[in-house]
Amino acid sequence: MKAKGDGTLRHIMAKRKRTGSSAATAAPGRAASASAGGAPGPGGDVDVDLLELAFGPDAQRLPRTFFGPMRASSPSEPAAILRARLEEDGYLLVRGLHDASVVKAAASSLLGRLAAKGLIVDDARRGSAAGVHSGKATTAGSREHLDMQDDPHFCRMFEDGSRAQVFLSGLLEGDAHPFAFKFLRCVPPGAGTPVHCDNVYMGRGTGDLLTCWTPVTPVGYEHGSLCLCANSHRAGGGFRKLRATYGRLDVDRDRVQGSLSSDAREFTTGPYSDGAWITAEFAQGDAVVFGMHLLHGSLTNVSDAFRISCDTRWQRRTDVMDER
Ligand SMILES: O=C(O)CCC(=O)C(=O)O
Repeated sequence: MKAKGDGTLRHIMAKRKRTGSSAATAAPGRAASASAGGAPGPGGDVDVDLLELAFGPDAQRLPRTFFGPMRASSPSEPAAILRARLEEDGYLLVRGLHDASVVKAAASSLLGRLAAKGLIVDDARRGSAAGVHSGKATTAGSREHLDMQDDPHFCRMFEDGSRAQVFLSGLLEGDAHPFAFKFLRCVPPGAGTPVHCDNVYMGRGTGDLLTCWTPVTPVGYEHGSLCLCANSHRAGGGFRKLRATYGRLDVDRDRVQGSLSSDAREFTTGPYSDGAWITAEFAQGDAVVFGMHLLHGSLTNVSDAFRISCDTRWQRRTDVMDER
């Protein structure tokens, strides 16, 4: 197993070209497909069909078309339907879950803080809001940005009564409460998250625990989209075995590293032939909700800008909580 962490940029896009569209304006539900073109996110100037995507520095590069689309849901659908879909698919891509204006305020505040740390340069054409990395050394890890996690604009996205809290309460059929620790990721170019499931990091409390992954800046493929391994939460064969072994580890108790691999192909063949990787581009307001046993990771950020996102964990307020 490899450490959950950052990679270095070894797989740059094959070609860049100006296209003018962005993830923020991408049609809801737009996802990876052979025909979907256009440039994601504020980085612009990228032909996504030519992107080579991977989870880490050692991984085989994969064409974008290797990744299928995520099914999109709406926060206005009945909770019972969403619960059934979550069980079936293992995830919900909820377009417009958060109030986009609240997310934009958070993005602007966090980008300002990165700029104050000298991590962002004011790009002449795209401005400082593009989040272009200055080149100053940094990691995607939360520890490096602990001082930003109390940012009031950022915290507003998850406070009691927020759209996220109300939505998660409906899904969990009870008053939903997030872990105090919110994993804010300011992901520089070259970084990504290898394949893992969340149970190995936070499996000591209730099993009714959900991750809510929230892009704070618009996230196109090139910024390192979240990728999910469809069916890994329920398929038999190798996945069943994996859930019963790896999936029951506790990274602290068992002193293991939680990441499985940087190679997405491993989980689509042989005993894992039921697995299929899916991804999407994300606008501000979107979120992906998933359970503790779904394998996932994020692609390497091959843009020149930071990807800011956050993963929060939610459970019923009255259920036993992992103490970490
Ligand atoms: O955003 C990422 O890079 C990874 C997210 C993740 O691992 C999670 O939400 O559990």
